[in-house]
Amino acid sequence: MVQRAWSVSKRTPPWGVWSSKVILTRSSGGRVHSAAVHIVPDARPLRTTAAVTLPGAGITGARAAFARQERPEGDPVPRPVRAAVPTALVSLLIAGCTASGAGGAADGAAPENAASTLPASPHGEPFPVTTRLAAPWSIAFVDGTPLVSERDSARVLEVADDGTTREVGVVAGVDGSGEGGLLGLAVDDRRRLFVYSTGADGNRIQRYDLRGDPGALTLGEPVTLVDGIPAASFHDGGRLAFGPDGMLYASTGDAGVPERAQDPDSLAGKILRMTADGEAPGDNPSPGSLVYSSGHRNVQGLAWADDGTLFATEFGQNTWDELNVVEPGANYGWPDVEGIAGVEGFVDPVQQWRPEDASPSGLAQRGGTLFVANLRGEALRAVPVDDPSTSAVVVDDEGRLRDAVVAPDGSLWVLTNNTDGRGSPGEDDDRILRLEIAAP
Ligand SMILES: [Ca+2]
Repeated sequence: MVQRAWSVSKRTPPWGVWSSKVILTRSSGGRVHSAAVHIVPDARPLRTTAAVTLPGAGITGARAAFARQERPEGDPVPRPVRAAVPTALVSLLIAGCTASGAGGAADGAAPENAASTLPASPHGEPFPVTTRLAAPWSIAFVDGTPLVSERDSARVLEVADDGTTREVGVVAGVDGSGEGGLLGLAVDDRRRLFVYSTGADGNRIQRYDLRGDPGALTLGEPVTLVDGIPAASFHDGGRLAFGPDGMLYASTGDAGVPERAQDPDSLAGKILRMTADGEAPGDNPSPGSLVYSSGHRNVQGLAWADDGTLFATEFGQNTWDELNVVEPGANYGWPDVEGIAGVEGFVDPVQQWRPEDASPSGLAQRGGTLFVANLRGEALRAVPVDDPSTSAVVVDDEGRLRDAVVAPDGSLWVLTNNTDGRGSPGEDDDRILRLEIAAP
């Protein structure tokens, strides 16, 4: 018995052999993924029909998702096609419900916002900009050209319009193990590349001139701005970002010694703020110190709201991951407290998650929505800036996610993290995924 029929449209993948699946949305906000319903040959326009038996009712929407199945060796990865794109139609016939009652993904999960309540939200499916990266960590743009770091190879790559990658340079002296290596990238308005990496004497922040044109970019000689940041196999922080004040911010981890986070003389377990020369600005909380905030365990996400508010994501130990609003000179509690504790002298997070649901790394903001890339939770979570104690999962089927960055065209680029030994890599991992954002 056909209970209800849906039609959903989807941009046709440019070429290749793709699988499709159907993602059904529940009225409660949860999502149900059907099994793969078709292997789609290279044919357009594309039309496929599937019948799916659903547990329970309350289905309010359906959309199609495509995943590339194979890529002939040497073929470039297609870039997003913006115009004159044939439309794929997937007609889904929902067959009669089973008697098993409600079930599915939303059961037992913490209440989450519906994505429709977000000020800005993704629409369409994530599109693979490039594939087959090895343990990538960070994305940055120089004059519109995307750069990506690879943690273990210490390579900085540029990504061409056709999705192919090219080595810009290798950061010398990277001596990381575990979570160390080549981590964060940032670019200033003078075309200089800032990199955070693990060297023989700890984590350091270095600056390179970027030379040449896109397609032939190279690195100049490194200038070390900060070194001796405590490093370890775990908790190395590593995110770099320029704030709206033009200063460079860096997140560090406790490097396995939690007490360092409370030590004002240690650069570990902190958010640092510096000039492009690595100097402490005169308006930092403590004169001559790079320390901007303390009491952090391992921060890997930094993003600013349009009003200049700094948000940071932080990995908890066993209990709570955190989203914090970062104020200069404030203490965020680690290791004395974790999560929302209500202890005087420590600033509580504005939101907390269980590490198995989150483990938040990269953070980006566009149009009043924060986007959180989660590793263990394997999800892109969206948080309204104006209501930061709530969130909605907007992507949950791409594996572990390391970074989220707003591209110059306003789209959101998300970096997967399935090849560093902790994930379950697909053939194309790791990937940069591009998401269109509908923003006010
Ligand atoms: Ca805290």
